[in-house]
Amino acid sequence: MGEILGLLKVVVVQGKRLVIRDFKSSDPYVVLKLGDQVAKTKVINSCLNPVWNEELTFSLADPVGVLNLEVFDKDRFKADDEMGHANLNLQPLVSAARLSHVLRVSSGEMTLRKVVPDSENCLVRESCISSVNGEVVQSVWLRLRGVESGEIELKQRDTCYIASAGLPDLVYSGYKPHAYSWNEFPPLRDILDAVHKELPGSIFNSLLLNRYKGGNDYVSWHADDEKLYGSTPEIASVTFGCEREFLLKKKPHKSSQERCDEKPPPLKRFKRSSSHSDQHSFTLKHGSLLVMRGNTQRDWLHSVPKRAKAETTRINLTFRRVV
Ligand SMILES: O=C(O)CCC(=O)C(=O)O
Ligand SMILES: [Mn+2]
Repeated sequence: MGEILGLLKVVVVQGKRLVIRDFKSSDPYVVLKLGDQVAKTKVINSCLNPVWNEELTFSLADPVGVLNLEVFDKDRFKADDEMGHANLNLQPLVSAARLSHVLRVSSGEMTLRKVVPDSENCLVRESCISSVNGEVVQSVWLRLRGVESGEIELKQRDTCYIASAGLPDLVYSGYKPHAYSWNEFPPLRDILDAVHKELPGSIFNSLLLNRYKGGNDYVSWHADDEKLYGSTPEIASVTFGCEREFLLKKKPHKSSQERCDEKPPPLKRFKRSSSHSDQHSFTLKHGSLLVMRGNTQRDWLHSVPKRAKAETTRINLTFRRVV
């Protein structure tokens, strides 16, 4: 379906009882891999119980894979020694994030799901996936494999979803969420009001917030065509901070309803900065409002690609209507 799953932030918190690889200790660092994305922590010298507290960012695309973790001992004059490895299935976190998307989870703390240790996974103990102030977080202790001892603590979070009160009750994976009020987020409520004023007749009742910390953060090709947004989703996208390029391209398979001479979808208030017949590029500046509506999600994919020059943070709010 080409669904966007957002960004995954993984904090490598600490390690415990790591193995000795040098004379009396080790100089450990952690490598995380998700598909072809690789990120590393810094090296902590001479320490078997290191505290990294480092946040590493990955993009999550469908199908979500398995996060692979490896610990190494940094050596100067020879290849780094292995200190164990582990993996973590990301599906439970992603399902919980989807769940929170359709909930009106905005404040407070709520356990969405529990994952228990079994022979397949590396969990040391039960791990809770919770919504904390609108963010989906999971904390896990992973037992390192291939070594006599060692555990690593990770904390992961997905991007933030907020949705409004007043939607009909939803049951998702057997779970019936409590509806929180938008009024707990006055600045977001104000932005929603401003968007409604700009777009008379449109009604949005949920919000996905994406933070791009720099040019390496991106959103891959997708359409926001989930059923919960109805057959012609309307999405109002507001940008703050660093300007970024927004791309639209035709879906590979044309819908039968579509006419061959169909023009690109109407995008309010945007000058196209470039266009090939089936792909269009727009620059989303600070304060801009972009609207996708009609058959845009049915017929087109969109993305925010990596850009080396985008050095500062961009916050993007996409207001949507769950029907
Ligand atoms: O950041 C953007 O401009 C787009 C984000 C997006 O497509 C999404 O969250 O579905
Ligand atoms: Mn999107």
